[in-house]
Amino acid sequence: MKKWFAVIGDPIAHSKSPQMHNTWFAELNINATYIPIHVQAQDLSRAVESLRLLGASGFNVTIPHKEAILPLLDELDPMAQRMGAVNTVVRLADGRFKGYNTDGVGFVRSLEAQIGTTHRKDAVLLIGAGGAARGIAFAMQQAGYDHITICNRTVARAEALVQELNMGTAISLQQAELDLANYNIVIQVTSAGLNQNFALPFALTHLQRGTVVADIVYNPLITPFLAEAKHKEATIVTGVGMFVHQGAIAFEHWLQQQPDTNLMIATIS
Ligand code: SKM
Repeated sequence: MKKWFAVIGDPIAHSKSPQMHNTWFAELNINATYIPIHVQAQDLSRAVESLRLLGASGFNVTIPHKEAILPLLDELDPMAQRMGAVNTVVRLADGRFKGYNTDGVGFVRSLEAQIGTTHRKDAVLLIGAGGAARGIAFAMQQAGYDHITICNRTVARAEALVQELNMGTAISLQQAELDLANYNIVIQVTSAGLNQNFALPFALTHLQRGTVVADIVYNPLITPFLAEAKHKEATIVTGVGMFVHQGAIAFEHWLQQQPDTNLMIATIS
């Protein structure tokens, strides 16, 4: 029987997940389809029940439901539980829904696909301490990065994340701007890059040539932050790799097959 998958969110029209997963189904000859479903916050619980009733084999969860969905699921992967956010749901053989988080690991895979795994002892600066930053911080810690500094407009939030990780240092944006030369990997994890008119979190005056600079936003592909970093001859990592890899890990959970990420990154970029 044909399987079906979905992505739920609000808004949802912009999502490239349907295009990505349907392309992979076709490439791998899988009899399945993937659709976008617009779900508003007040309807989340009924939407999850409907997905269950109508037999979805799995689905992705995007903004603003990644946290609110946790209590509506039957089981959580320990990492998703720790992150407090789910972006992938799998229907188990017995029909129960299990939640995973593939965003953080997707980021690490994307980063390492570009720079390799030899940088794990490098000094990492995370800019931001919200939901996405949490996912990335936990996944990087799990991958063996052990020199992580978190800076945030509200330093108390960065401190809270450092405490949860039980590792790292929290600093202010001003401090990060001054110390920028001390980091080998700088990751922009706020939504600032989404808006072309948004101010940079801070000036990149002290950024060293060759520093790895990543952004999690993929539309625009080159955010103002990455544009400035490129200008300073940094090695830039766009958000498209994270998007494709989080989708590929979800796909693996659903279908136990590995889709082609490189071709997809080239197609979406
Ligand atoms: O975490 C992902 C989610 O799985 C799908 C998505 C999308 O379709 O735009 C974006 C991210 O939130």
